[in-house]
Parts: sequence; structure tokens; C-alpha cells
Amino acid sequence: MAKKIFSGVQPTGNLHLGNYIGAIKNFVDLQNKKDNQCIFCVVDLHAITVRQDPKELKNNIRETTAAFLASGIEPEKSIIFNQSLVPAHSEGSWILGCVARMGWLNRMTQFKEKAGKDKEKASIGLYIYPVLMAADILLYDATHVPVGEDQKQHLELSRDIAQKFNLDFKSPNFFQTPEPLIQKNFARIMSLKDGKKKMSKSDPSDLSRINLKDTKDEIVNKIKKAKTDNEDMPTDESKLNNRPEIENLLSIYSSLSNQNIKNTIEQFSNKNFSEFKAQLADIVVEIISPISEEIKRLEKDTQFIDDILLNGSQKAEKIAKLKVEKLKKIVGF
Ligand code: AQP
Repeated sequence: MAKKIFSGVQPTGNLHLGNYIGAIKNFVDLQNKKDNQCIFCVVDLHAITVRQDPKELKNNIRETTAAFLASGIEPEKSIIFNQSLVPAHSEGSWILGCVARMGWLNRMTQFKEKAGKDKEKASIGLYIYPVLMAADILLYDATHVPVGEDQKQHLELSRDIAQKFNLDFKSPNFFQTPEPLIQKNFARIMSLKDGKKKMSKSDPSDLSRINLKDTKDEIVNKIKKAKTDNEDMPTDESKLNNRPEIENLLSIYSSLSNQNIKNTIEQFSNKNFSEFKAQLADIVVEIISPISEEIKRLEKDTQFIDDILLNGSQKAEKIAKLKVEKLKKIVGF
């Protein structure tokens, strides 16, 4: 069945291997499946829920777009745009915010993690982030949303909002209830320094992640320094228990070589860690370096990137504006 796909990435800098494996790589596969209609959004409205330097934000919007293109997302096949160019997202979000319940938002673990102990000082935007995400998805009648596991809870909230709206306004089927598309095995790539923490843009240690713009030497060095333990390479999956760092490195290798973790374990079971790490570095360099070089090349042509975004936003606007107009009519405006 044809799928309508919507997903987004925040232009918050330091795009990393977790974003690639958990999201962008999957976007490319979905785009290349027959009949899928894909919309990939640089979610800049989401980015400002935490303080951004305006100049850096502009660069990061272009960098994220360049990463999409360099990874294989094609503007001829998919709609690529940045969220702030389509006002319907903000308008829709306000209306949906009047449908969502405080109790639902209070359960969102990402807000708790990002706001930390001092949640009184967090922005309201950070708190209502999932409502904007619901608008992003629902305005395009997306049927499927590829996300990393960390976003699953937000997607469930989008479904709740859609259902409550349809019920409250007696408009059955006005909003689709979108399904998450979460990769089974490699949904969460972990920090290279701590296998219990996800690889993240905001980790203060650059050694915790492989950035999509890292050079070959940086990649090799980071993998060399990645945390392991004193035990041997595992010989089967049961030996991965309580070895999150090893599981993570094996997952990265498996994902990039398109094989399951069982095969990777078999491939390296009689090798030592330095041999495994050398081959892991090779495959990361092989996949990431061309992307990295292409991002750097594309970023220099700011006009080209801006044109792609403007073009994409015109296509997106056509769809989202129509839906918001219907939405306004239903609520009585
Ligand atoms: N470590 C990860 N493993 C797998 N998928 C990941 N994603 C993010 N980190 C991992 C997925 O990438 C997509 C885009 O993420 P985002 O940029 O919108 O925001 P994020 O999840 O907040 O990214 P970070 O790196 O975790 O940023 P900070 O440090 O600011 O919190 C999403 O589909 C996400 O699931």
C-alpha cells in the first residue's frame, strides 16, 4: 500500500551517526520504495524551543538540508523544506494545543530529560513541542512517521490528539492516526563513551559521537577511543547482556553493512577488539566520508540550498494550507 511519510530533523548542529542510522538512512530507503510520498522537514520551529544563536541557526538549517541531499534524499522525489516557511504548522499547532490535555504533556519523558531539574526555566515551547510535532504530521495526512525510538511517545501523543479532535468535533477520519516506523534493531544508537546514553548532538563530549561532518582521521580516532570492556568479542547474542557499549558498536557495524547483529557477531567472534574496531572504522569511513564531503561542498552553495527549501515549501504549503483551512472551518472560525 502507498504510504504518506512525514518526518523531520532539527537544525541544531552536530548531525551525527545516530541521526543518520536512526532517521536519515531510513528516509532514503522509504523515498526509494515505489508509490511512497515523502515529506522531509527541517524542523526549525522545534529547534528554537531551546536557545539558538540566530546566525548559527541559519547555517544549521542549510547544513541539515545539505545532509538530506548528501545522504540521497532527492528533491525530485521528496518534498524537502524548512518548517518556518509554512505558517500552517504554527496555526495548526495552536488549534491542536487547545485539544491536547496538560496531563498528556506532563507524561512526556523528553521534556523531563531536556528541561532537567529546573523545569520552571524551560521554555513553554519545549513543553508544547509534541503538539507542534502533531501538527507537522497531521496536516499532511501522514500515514507513517519514521522516527528513532526516542520519538515514539510523541508520536503516540499525535495519535491521541488526532482521535480526540475527530471525536470532539464529530469529524470522523478528518485526521489520520499515523503509525510510527521504527527500525527493529538499530533504533537507538548510543554514545561511544557510555552505552547507556543515546548518541546526541548536545553531548558536551565530541568523542561521544561521530558527526556527519567528521574527517576520516576523526572517525578512526573516535572509534579507536570508543569505550569497550575487558572481555572477549561475544560469540552469540546472549553474551551481549550488560555489555551496552559492545552491543552498540556491533549495531553500528550491522546497520551500515545491512546485516543483522547475529551475522556480525559470527563474523567477528574469533577476532579481537582492535581488529573489529579497524573494520568498523573502515565501514563508517566508507559510508560517512562521501556524505561528509558532499555536505561540505553543498553548504558552500547557499543559493542552491535556499532554492531547494523555497521550492519544497511551496509544495508543502499547498497541502498544509488546505488542511488548515478545513480545520478552521470545523472549529467554527
Ligand atoms: N542516538 C540516536 N539513535 C537513533 N536515532 C536517533 N535520532 C536522534 N538521535 C538518535 C533520531 O534522529 C531524528 C532527528 O532527531 P532530531 O535532530 O530531531 O532531534 P533529537 O532526537 O533531539 O537529536 P539529538 O541528537 O538527541 O539532539 P539533542 O542532543 O538536542 O537531544 C529523530 O527521528 C530521532 O529519533
